[in-house]
Amino acid sequence: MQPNRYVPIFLSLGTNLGDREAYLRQAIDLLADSEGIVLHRTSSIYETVPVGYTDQALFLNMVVQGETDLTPQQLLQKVLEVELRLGRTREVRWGPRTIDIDILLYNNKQIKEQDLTIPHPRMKERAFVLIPLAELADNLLIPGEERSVVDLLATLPKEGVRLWKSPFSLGVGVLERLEN
Ligand code: GSY
Repeated sequence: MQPNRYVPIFLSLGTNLGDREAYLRQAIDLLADSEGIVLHRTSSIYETVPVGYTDQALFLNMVVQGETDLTPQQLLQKVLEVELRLGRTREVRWGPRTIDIDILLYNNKQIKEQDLTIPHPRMKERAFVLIPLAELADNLLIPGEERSVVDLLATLPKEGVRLWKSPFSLGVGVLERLEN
């Protein structure tokens, strides 16, 4: 059987509990250590006003770019494993979380399964996703949307999103694992 080829992926990370930066770092380390996932680049980290359920702490959000030879479902399982290892619980649907990892894009695929929709169904409404994504891939066309990340971003209010830290301040441990 042919091995799967590596395809580009973009993942969104969010956290608003405890030591938020540490959760981002640990999530990136665990993802980078996962078989079948290679991380290439991280966006800056943004501090963002909560969207949806608004009576909760500010989030840190960022996007990572990489490649995988996993299927979308296998990738979802890895992501869920990382969330579980970092203590993610799902008691309140839109509530506070140690880490939330969403698969934004998987190659140029459109997927609609019971537990997985790609492109992520709410990404185009979320400045906290599109602003860090635009840092990594501003002209990328969102499959099914046929509009680029910057075009989508132009339609959104952005005042709830402020730059918090540049990508290079994540730390040596993480950077050593990331390919340039
Ligand atoms: O879907 C991610 C979890 N989440 C977030 C988030 O990551 N950032 C902000 N600003 N608001 C959010 N609401 C939810 S739910």
